[in-house]
Amino acid sequence: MTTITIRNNTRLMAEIDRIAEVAGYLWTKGWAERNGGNISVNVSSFLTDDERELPSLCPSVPLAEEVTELCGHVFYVTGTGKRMRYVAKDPFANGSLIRIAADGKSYDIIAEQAIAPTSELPSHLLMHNFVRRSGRDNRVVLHTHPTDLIGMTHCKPFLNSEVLTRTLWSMIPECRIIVPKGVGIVPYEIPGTLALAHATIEQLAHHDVVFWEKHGILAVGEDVIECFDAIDTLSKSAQIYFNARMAGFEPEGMTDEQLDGLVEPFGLEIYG
Ligand code: 2HA
Ligand code: ZN
Repeated sequence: MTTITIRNNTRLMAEIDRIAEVAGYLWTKGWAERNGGNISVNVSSFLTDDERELPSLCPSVPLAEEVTELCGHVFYVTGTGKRMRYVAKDPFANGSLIRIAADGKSYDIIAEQAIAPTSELPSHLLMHNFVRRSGRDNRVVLHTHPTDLIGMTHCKPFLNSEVLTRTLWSMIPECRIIVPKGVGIVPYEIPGTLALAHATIEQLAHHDVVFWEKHGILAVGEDVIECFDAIDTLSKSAQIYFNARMAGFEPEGMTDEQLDGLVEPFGLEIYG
């Protein structure tokens, strides 16, 4: 009998390294106090058939809502209560690989250690389920607590997707180019709840980045680095906005004409 050692899979480990790299960025950016934030990445395509069949390390865990688009899929998920600064150093001591059951109703932890997944796992899985059902190849769900972007959600006029998108887009051209679908907003909900997940899914129909009022950001994407980059670019825009306000002036922002002038050269789709 041969023993499978997941660390011998160089393609998987390259992806785990990228997740660890982003976890480190979240910490150094100041977006991940204590155990703030969580990451889940669909790594099924990096695994061999044998690796996908790895035995369970502990009893199956039932899911409150089934995820039929994810049957048999394997995810790397950061662990509950784990800190991003430690995920960066040792992703398999602070997260694990889980496999969704064939009926989509439960999951098993299959590698590398029996680390229980984030409290936000049920909502991450519903989001993965939703984006797969919509035919999008978004393997990543990333949740984090960027100080400046959360700060904006404490201001009532910004709790409007069009207003917030327009304000952030208009600070630098890159923002519209990198976040072409703009941002969605979910009014305050208790963290970790399915109510928060369902409200987020409604926003994911139109956006890849969603603001959770007075809590944080949730982004979906094809790639963990790109997911980080989108949030980082929005954060840059928020910093420009706040710096201008602190210097005592309302930033002018790019004009509609300047923003619309990006659409053709950068092949941007129009949303909204
Ligand atoms: O993982 O950020 O929203 C801790 C959180 C919950
Ligand atoms: Zn959070």
